[in-house]
Order: sequence, then structure tokens, then C-alpha cells
Amino acid sequence: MTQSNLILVLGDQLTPAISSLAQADASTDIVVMAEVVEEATYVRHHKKKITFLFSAMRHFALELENAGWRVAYTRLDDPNNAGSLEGEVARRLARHKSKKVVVTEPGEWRLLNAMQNWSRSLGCQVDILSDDRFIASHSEFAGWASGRKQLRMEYFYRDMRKKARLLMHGDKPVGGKWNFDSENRKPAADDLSIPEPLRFEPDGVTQDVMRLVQKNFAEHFGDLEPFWFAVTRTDAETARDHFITECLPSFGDYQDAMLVGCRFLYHSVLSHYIHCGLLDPLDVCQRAAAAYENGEAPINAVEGFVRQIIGWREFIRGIYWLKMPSYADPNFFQTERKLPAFYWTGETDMRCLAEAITQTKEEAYAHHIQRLMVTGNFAMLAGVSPTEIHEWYLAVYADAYEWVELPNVIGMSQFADGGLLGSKPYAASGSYINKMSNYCSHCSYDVKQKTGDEACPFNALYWDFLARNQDQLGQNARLRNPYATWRRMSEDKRQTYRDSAAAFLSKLS
Ligand code: FAD
Ligand code: DLZ
Ligand code: SF4
Repeated sequence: MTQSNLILVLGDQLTPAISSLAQADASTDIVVMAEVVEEATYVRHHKKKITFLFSAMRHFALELENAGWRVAYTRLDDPNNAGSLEGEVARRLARHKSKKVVVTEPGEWRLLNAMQNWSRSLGCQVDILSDDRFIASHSEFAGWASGRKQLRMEYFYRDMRKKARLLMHGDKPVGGKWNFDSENRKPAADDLSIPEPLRFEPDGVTQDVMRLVQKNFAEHFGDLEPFWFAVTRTDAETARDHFITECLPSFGDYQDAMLVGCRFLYHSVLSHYIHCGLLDPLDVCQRAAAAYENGEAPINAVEGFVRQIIGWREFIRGIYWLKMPSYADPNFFQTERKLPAFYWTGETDMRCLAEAITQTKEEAYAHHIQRLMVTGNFAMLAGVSPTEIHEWYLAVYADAYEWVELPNVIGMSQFADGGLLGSKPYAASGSYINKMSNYCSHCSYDVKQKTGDEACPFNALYWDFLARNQDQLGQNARLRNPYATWRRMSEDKRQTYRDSAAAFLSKLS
């Protein structure tokens, strides 16, 4: 009798052509999928994220069965559920008398590290294949990074454009330049008409999962209802097409804007679909490029969007695998503050933070500038420990997997790596938030006041951050102007900033 291999498919590997399935034989091999407590609780993921992933996994199992695969699927509430991926694989090995497990490499280091011991602990052959859903392989990124003093996304991105043949005329970029960011970053007017992302009614499968999540993960952060994410490939593709026709044309212009009550603006809200394998990143980019070629979206929007995916997404993954496991630990500013409690409730008088956190709680989503310049900026200015803020980001977003979350938080947002990923900290006072949003006109603090109880807290915190980190940042060429301004201030003024920041921080803790 032909031996069955077990093909383990993880929750973020819901791609029919993934390397593990591509090499397998549907007539003999058995696909193993499992909902396990260990993955759902290594951080206490948002309820919407668990619901999304379990429902998408169940739909994917059906998709595979319809395509002729045998799928051994374990639900979370199966009384025999072993509780961990390794335990589930062990159970299936014994049941099917298999001798070999094949899996595409997981996205997170912790799981790869564990899997590398499985052949010993499980007593069978374990083949870990590379994940070719990315444009750059680990070795390609390592080769690109090798010997470079600084790793900057922009140069890597150009190589990815050439490799993927996206927005290229021969070897030249379409539109005559690689990056159209100078045409983006416009603030948005209050009365802008903004399309909403497509919402999908939960079907019977999703409703079952919602009950399961409510029962088992009730104490996890976030609102379960209303649940409106796509959980099938077909619906995720409909959401993708809706973004391309309705939002992409204005994506560039308002990429950095923030408005009270407008949770998505022109963002795609596709990251959780892309990361779990329901959408193919290159295909999404090709469709965006086609919209430009057909005259349906301008180059600044399309180039900006494509750059996020084949530039930032690939670059961030490259950094993660280049630097793990030590990349989880850096603490350049040696900060230790606990995460303020309002990060879990949204209950703060600071309107920008209240908006970003409340929508995170309700939607498991905030867009990039909210993550970077509101929640991330505040945590860095206030001196929150990088580990605390990293664990928060990993738990609260539907698109959070450590490979993409950690470099964005540790590197881009907190500068905890001392500048490996970015050339300067994204530190900003209230005036940046006021320029890019209408939050301040709805806030009980006054963004124009610099110090005192009624002043926007970001203002004093910004100067206090620069002052207390002068040893680490004083020589940074990109901070020459703010440090020159700081030095020009009278000592009295500088002290007033420090006192104001200290008064605010003492209330915070
Ligand atoms: P859009 O604005 O529509 O962008 C299009 C796509 O580009 C996204 O779907 C995503 O696939 C990709 N992308 C854009 N920016 C980045 C980036 N910086 N890194 C990687 N991919 C990017 N993204 C995650 O996917 N998971 C995370 O856990 C995550 N944590 C973050 C934490 C912080 C502190 C910061 C500053 C950023 C984080 N990001 C994370 C990046 C970015 O904020 C999200 O990818 C984006 O907000 C997802 O929403 P969207 O699909 O509407 O993106
Ligand atoms: C995020 C997640 C969750 C919540 N649950 C499961 C699960 O029960 N089973 C599973 O196979 N995968 C799950 N995942 C996704 C994994 O955590 C993910 O594959 C790893 O973090 C590697 O990226
Ligand atoms: Fe945020 Fe300050 Fe503006 Fe209030 S005034 S919304 S705290 S930036």
C-alpha cells in the first residue's frame, strides 16, 4: 500500500498552490489542519482575528476537499484536540501510520524553531519547504543586505520592481521616476466622500466559529460583532476588486490622512487577506498596475500602493528573517514603562489615541499612519517598553503576524533597533497630527498650547523625548534642525517642557 504523507497547512497558508501542496499527491497524501489553543493564545489575539482565521481555515478545508484532497481537520472543540500543532501532527501520524510530514515554512521564527526539532520529537521525517508566495527568498534578501552599511527600503524596492516587472518600461520606471511619494500625503477635507470597504454577512460556518470564539476567548481584547470580513477566496477577491475600482484612484493622495469617524479612508484593508493566503500579493499588484495602464488610477496612487506590497512588505519580511531571533529584544532607548491601560479601552481624552484605539477594538484594524504616528509615536515619546508595545500590536490587529509586526514596531515605529530599519525615529509633536487630521479640532486638549494642563501632551513629550535621548540621537543628521531649535531655547523654556512632560507622565502611570 502507498504510504500517506501528512501535509500540514497552517492558518496563514490558505493558498492552493503553496509549496507543501504543490509537491503533494492528492490521491495518497493527507492534508492536516488544526485549530489549536496554543496558536490562539501565544498572545491573546483579537476575537475578530481568531474568528477570521478559523472560519477561513474551515472554508479552505472545504475548498481542498472539493478539489479532491483528503483533509484531516481538527476543530478547537474536538475532545481529542491535542492543543498544539505538534500534538495534532503526532496524533495524525499515529492514526494514519505516516512516516513523513511536509510543511511550508511558517511565518514566525518561534514556530520554525519548534518545527526544526519535530523530526526528533515525533520520530519521523519532516520536510520544511520554502514559502514562495514572496518575491524575495531569504537568501536573496540576505545577499542584497550583505555588505551594505544601511538597509534602506527604497533601493531594495527598485530591485523588486525590476524582478516582478511591475510598472516598468524596459529597465526604466513608468512615469520617469521610481517613487511618487512627493505627490502623496495630502490632508483630507472633512467633507470628502469616502467609499467603505465591502462587508460580508457571516455564513453558517462563520456563525459557528463566532459562538466558539465567544465561548473560549471571551476575555480576549476586541469586539466580535459586527463581523464582516471575507472568509473565502471568492469574497476576498471581490473585496480586492472593490478596492481597485473604488479606492485605489485616491489611495496615494490621502495615504497619510486621518479623519474622525473615517476608519479606512482609501486604504485597501487587504493585509489580513494577503497574509493568510486568500489573496496573492503579486496578483493584487498586477491588477493595480493594470488599473494604471487602463487609465483608471493615477501613477502616484498605483506606484504608492505597489511600493507598500513589493517594497515594504517584502523588505520587512527580509529584515525579520535576517535578524531573528535577536530582533525581538533591542531596546535602544532603554525604556521600561508599562503600556498605559487606555491602550486596552480607548478611554483617553486624547482624541487621536481614542479614535485609533477604539477602532482597533471594534475593527481589529487601524491604518498605517494611525499605527505609526498616533499609537506608535505616543508609546515611543512616553518611553513605553518595546516589548510591551510589540505584544500589544501583535494581539490587536487582524493582520498581525510576528514577521510583519515586529520590524514595523521595533524598527519603524519605536526605533528600538537604533536605526537598522529607519534613518530617524518617527517622533512628532501634535502639529503633525493636526496637519494630517481633523482630530485636534475634536479634542479637549489644545494642540496650539505647548505646555501646561490644557496643552496637547504630544508637544511637551516630543521635546522631552529629544532632550532625554540626546546622547543617542544628537548626532543624527536628520534631527539636526529639531536639536538646533532645542539648543536655541532658553533654559527656562526647556525646563517648562520637561516639567510639563513629567507632570503628564506621572499621571499616566
Ligand atoms: P494599505 O495601506 O492599503 O497598504 C497596502 C498593503 O501594503 C497592505 O495590505 C500591506 O500588505 C502592505 N503594507 C503597507 N505598509 C506595510 C508595512 N509597513 N509593512 C508591511 N506591509 C505593508 N502590517 C501588517 O500587515 N501586520 C502588522 O502586524 C503590522 N503592524 C504594524 C505596526 C506598526 C507600528 C506600524 C507602523 C505598521 C504596521 N503594519 C503592519 C504595516 C501597515 O500599517 C499595515 O500593513 C496596513 O495598515 C494594513 O492595512 P491595509 O491593508 O489597509 O494597507
Ligand atoms: C494566528 C493563528 C491562530 C490564531 N490560530 C491558528 C490555529 O489554530 N492553527 C493554525 O494552524 N494557525 C493558527 N494561526 C496562524 C499561526 O499562528 C501562524 O501560522 C504562525 O504564527 C506562523 O505565521
Ligand atoms: Fe492628539 Fe494632541 Fe491633537 Fe488632541 S490635540 S488630538 S492629543 S494631537
